Amino acid sequence: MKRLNGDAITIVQEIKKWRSSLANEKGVPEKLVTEIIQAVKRDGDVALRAFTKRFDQVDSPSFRVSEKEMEQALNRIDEKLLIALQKAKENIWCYHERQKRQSYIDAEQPGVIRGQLIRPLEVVGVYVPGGTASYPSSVLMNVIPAKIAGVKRIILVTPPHKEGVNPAVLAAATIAGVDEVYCVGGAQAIAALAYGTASIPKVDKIVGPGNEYVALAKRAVYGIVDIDMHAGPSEIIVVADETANPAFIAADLLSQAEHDTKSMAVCVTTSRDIANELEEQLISQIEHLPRKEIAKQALEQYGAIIVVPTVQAAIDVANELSPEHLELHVQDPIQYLHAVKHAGSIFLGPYTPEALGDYMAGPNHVLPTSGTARFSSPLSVDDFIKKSSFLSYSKDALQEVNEAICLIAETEGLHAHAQAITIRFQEEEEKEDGK
Ligand code: HSO
Ligand code: ZN
Repeated sequence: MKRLNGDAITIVQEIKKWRSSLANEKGVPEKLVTEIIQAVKRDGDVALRAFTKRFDQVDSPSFRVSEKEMEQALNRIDEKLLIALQKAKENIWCYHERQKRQSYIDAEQPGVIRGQLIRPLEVVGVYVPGGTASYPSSVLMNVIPAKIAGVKRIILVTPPHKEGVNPAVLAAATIAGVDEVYCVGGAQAIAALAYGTASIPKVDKIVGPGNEYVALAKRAVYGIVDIDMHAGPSEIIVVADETANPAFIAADLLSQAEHDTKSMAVCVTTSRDIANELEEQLISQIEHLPRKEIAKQALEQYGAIIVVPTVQAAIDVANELSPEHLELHVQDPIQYLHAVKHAGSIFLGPYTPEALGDYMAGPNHVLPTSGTARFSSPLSVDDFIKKSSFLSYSKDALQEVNEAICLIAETEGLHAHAQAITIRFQEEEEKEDGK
């Protein structure tokens, strides 16, 4: 964990430097991802089977998980876990329900009807990574807003394993109302969702996190289908004054750090005492974590404790870094809400840890990372709808704007546009001239 002192601007520049070096790291060969996508587009299931054998060492006669298996997953998990997932679903549902938009119709001008229709996307694909990042909570967070938007067909894809799909993921899929689950992963799964194969339906949008292959493939098929934002490593900034509890802050920083060796966990505090105690707490708490090696690496590379003179200065640092998660451990935190300009999700007070939001409270845990909270928002019902405008004019109402339209059309040199208006009144003008 770095201890950063000095002026806030220099510190922010330094942290931004670490984060951008992350973005520049060389990853997966783009050429291979392109080849995979082209092969699936061309050969459908044949290519899908070949890549599944090559990358997952699984021979898949059929990719589909049966409805019976999905139902059975509810009995395969601990009853208490089932109840916890159902409780989380209720909270997530209730929070997102308020995001629903209404179509509108405006008939204020005589003879004019204008409006906007809200329509759900028809088919959505949710990618769920394999391995330890296969989170049932993320299934709920990605699927429930789509359900509320009214998406009719929700497809979940996840890499195959010899032991079958993680039962908690399958149970979460059933609880959330996923329609079909397919065991296929990587860039080949993204290509299948984008183009469709004999067994995998073509979707309108792909959401959900994945490894670099998945992220690159999603970017490559954008335009054929829509995609959600790119999920970078998790981030948390805790702003703390002298009233904060260093044990709570340490626990919350570690809850992010255990996600990934590239997670960022930063505390900006006005108190040197808190900074010192926090360091001690981190050292002792980290030792008890099963994922301590991951957390240690994350804190060494992307962890920092920064001391600044005021809470406002701490929030300025947070705004500059625009983190995915921001916790305010200060007296009367709500009074600082107006000062927060850029953060994916804000957690107020010592009893609102980020882990509460990750699992249970209701707001979405799919959030903008890598500073993109400056211009983007948490996943929401809006991500699964689209809008159409509609219009109806009476003859009189059109005549009213006839001249104005023609003037603009002639200015643009688009005479056919002008004529599309005037033709509707020509007969009348001729009749009037003949009188
Ligand atoms: N903190 C993660 C979400 C998550 N946490 C899933 C636990 N499970 C998003 O930043
Ligand atoms: Zn988390």
